[in-house]
Amino acid sequence: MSNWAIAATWPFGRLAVEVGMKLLDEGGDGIDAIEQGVNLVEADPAVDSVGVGGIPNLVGEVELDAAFMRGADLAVGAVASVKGFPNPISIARLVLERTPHHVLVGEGAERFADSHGLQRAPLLTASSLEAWTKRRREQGQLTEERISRGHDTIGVVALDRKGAITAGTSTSGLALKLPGRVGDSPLVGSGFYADDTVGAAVATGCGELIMRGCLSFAIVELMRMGATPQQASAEALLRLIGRLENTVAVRDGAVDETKIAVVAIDRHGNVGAAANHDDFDFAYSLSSDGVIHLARAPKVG
Ligand code: SD4
Repeated sequence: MSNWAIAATWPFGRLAVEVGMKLLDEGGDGIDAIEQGVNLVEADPAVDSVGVGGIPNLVGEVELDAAFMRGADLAVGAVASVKGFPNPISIARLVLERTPHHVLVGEGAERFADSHGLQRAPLLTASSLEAWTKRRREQGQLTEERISRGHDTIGVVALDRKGAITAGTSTSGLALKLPGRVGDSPLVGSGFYADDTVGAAVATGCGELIMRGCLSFAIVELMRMGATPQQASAEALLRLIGRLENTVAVRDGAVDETKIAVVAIDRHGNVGAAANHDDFDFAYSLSSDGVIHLARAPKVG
């Protein structure tokens, strides 16, 4: 049987890898592995940047973004600014598999989820409300230019035994974002990209910076030219940092506003990652040893 591999952003991605690797090992589809893994992270109120318990927007509502990309035909399913559904990645999957469209937003996405019987649930928890209240108090007079940037996305890339490569993302986006703000996570090429003939990449960090470089697409294109996932992750991030450095202080992701990190996988099951800061850990598992690894991504820039 062929190789499988799965990798996910952040230490909480471990939960997704743990579920996904079992499915992949049994010969399951990458899209199932990612959906089931991410659903667990979305349901965990302790993860304060995804699904239930996600960080509310400026007016205290939890608005979620999520996406899937299927590397066989480059098809996408994405949703943005969705409220009231704890598993936006499952809505994204339905968009991918059951509609002729690739992106649904807001109320339209919610109606679509209702029409497919997806479960609604309150997303605000006592602790996310408390964190929101505290942030609002700390920030005093917020202006649109000075919005808090606490965040973290679950992004997962997977290669299954059939050679299918899939990328998935799910996030509540930036803390205290303006209502209706959309980050990189549901934008194809920015927060995610997957191509069976090459590999896949996902990004986490400040979406407004990630989308300026179509970072995930850039990584996959570098792999297409022969770079390993590690080389491509570092090089694409470095190029974006270099391009922005005269306008945005992005070289050292010292503050949330400038943090960026990526995880990539190729069609052989090699994994790579990079960040512009030194506290990005990611989780992965490979068919060669079948265990979960937690690794620190090298800081570039
Ligand atoms: C966004 N990229 O909405 C997401 C947030 C995030 O790590 O990943 N944070 O901009």
